[in-house]
Amino acid sequence: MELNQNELNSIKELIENSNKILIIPHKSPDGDTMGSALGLYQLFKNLGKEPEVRCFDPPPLVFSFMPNVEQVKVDLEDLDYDSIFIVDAGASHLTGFNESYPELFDKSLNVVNIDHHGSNDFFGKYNLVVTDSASATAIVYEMILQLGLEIDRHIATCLLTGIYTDTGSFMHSNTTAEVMKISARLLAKGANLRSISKDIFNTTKVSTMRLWGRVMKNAYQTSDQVTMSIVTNKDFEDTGADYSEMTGAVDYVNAVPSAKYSVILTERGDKVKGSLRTLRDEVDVAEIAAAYGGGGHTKAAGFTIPGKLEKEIRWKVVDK
Ligand SMILES: [Mn+2]
Repeated sequence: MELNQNELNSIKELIENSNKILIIPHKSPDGDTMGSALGLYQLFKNLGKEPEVRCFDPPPLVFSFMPNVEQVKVDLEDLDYDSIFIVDAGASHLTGFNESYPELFDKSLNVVNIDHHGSNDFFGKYNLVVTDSASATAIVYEMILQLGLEIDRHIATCLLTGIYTDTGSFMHSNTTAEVMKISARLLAKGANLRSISKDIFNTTKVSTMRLWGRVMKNAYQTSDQVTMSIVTNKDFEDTGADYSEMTGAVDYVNAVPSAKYSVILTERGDKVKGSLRTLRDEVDVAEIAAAYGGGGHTKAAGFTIPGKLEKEIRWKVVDK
């Protein structure tokens, strides 16, 4: 992986001169942003520094196996830090802190932006943005390697978690030879793959099963080969599931072999969230999401628009 050497040299100097370091994952944290944040947390701890991870939302319970996850604090009290690392955030608003702390994004502070989304606008004073990286943790891995710093088993577990989740357990098309190479090295460093796969992919709450039941019951295919499903506010109420339990459902729906792409529309209060996936090389779902003000990757993207879901019924006359 190619990292910008100027940026890397600046970041090296910044780390050396920093003691209090703030790390910010994106809101509604996933495995990649938590893995990047907690991997950096352990790295800075090992270097004798005082890191803190502060996130807009609490980490979901599935990440309980991750080292130091109990150290993650919710909300932000001030910006009194020597440097600030923002990880896996494709845009400033995804941190959740853009309105309360706009100075995070005006380049007046020592903000390091580590990300792999095509939508990233280089909001940091320093930017390690590699859009063809499978995960943000893979960039963190490369950064640590090129800075000549040590990866212990805790860091290895965190970084492998990001790769594992952002490649859909090595099943998505971003699973390249480089991804496998980095993963092998992280395993050699003692990464706990057993916990990652068991806790994230083989642990399902009853509420999640019931919610996914609704997703599958509501699934249909449109005449132009799009697999769709919907989840309403009532589905969340009835099943007792929360929004984070939708994670992975769209990948499941995307399994229909003839589908061009898949969409799940989810009511979240007075907004509707769309999640898109495709397995087709010629389909760019980020482009489709952008038409609704969203974004993401070519094979996985999403959007949020105000509104509610309403059922549309069509009737037609057929020969008997
Ligand atoms: Mn990511």
